[in-house]
Amino acid sequence: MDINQVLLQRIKMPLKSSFETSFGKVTEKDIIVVRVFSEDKVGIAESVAMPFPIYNEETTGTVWYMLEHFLIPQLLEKGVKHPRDVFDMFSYIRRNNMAKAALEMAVWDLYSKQNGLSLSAVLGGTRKEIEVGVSIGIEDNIDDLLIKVNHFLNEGYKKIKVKIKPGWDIEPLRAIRNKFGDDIPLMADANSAYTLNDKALLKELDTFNLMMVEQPLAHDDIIDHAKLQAEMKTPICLDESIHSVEDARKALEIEACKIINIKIGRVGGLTEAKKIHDLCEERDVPVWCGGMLEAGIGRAHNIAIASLSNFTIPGDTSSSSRYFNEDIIFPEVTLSKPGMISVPERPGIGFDINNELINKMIVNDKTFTKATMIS
Ligand code: OSB
Ligand code: MG
Repeated sequence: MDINQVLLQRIKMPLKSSFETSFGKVTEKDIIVVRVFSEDKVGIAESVAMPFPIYNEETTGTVWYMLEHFLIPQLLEKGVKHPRDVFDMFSYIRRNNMAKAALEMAVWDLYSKQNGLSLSAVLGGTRKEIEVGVSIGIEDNIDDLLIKVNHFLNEGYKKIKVKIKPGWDIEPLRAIRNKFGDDIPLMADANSAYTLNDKALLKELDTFNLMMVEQPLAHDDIIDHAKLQAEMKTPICLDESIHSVEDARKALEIEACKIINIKIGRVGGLTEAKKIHDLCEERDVPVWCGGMLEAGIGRAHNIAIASLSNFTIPGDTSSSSRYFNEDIIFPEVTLSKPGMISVPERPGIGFDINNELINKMIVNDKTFTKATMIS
């Protein structure tokens, strides 16, 4: 593929409003824009790690470190023939999946552009439009939550996901059901806030006709999730516990979940994301594409993977305006019709880059070339 240069730009983007989960609050997006250059084309991606190691062990800082010291030197020295080689090339390095994914996704975009195909087409996507939902953080009070739910339902989102934690679970869900009825597509995401000691409360969730409950138990558990799933009617969806297709296989084998949330960053890139998709498809397990409050470049990659056939549940990829006053891509991600986003057909991720905006928000940047790597 002839990759001769990589550019990293760390940028900080203001969020329209803070986003709170059971593990903490985010007030701005701290991302690394990664570009890989060949003779005449550029591939692009963004890192999805949070600024603090509270969702997983990575941070924006560790992603930069891994890229600078291990991943970029490898890629520039060894080169690849196909983007699927990148995952294998990095497999001797333990974890750091979000760092690996940031570079691998840029290589996939470059490959698509070199071949004049959309990223969706290169990945084997079949959908022209994807169904999307929205994720709502923990709010200050029930009234604020209901206002948000109402707003996003009016925009047509096909899945309302609300964050829950002990003390903010039964009451908000009941309030939503009371106000909007039993039929709106509703789910809850606990981000690992409970243990099996909370079984009685978790079983009470069965009364709310939820599409699923996401990651109720520990971030590194599948055993207790299997125990809980055996006693709950509501399908369990795993997020934090699944880092690889092997994790997915084991979770499905012991029936720890009935649905998997696929996040490209969490699993180390598009190659592994597609493998998890394929495994789940074979086993009739639906998947959907999760989110990490991505800016536009990350959203574009999510749209491409979500165009694969077994993404049968609306994902968390909302419009750019859900989180940002201004996004780093042209055009911004918008709903093509209520609850739908069209999959771009242009080569690569199919969006242009708003470099002027990126340049205004840069806190650090660095260029790597073959020559600088060898010295
Ligand atoms: O658990 O899905 C999650 C955001 C940051 C970290 C973890 C999660 C989330 C979200 C937001 O739920 C999804 C989005 O809108 O991008
Ligand atoms: Mg989640």
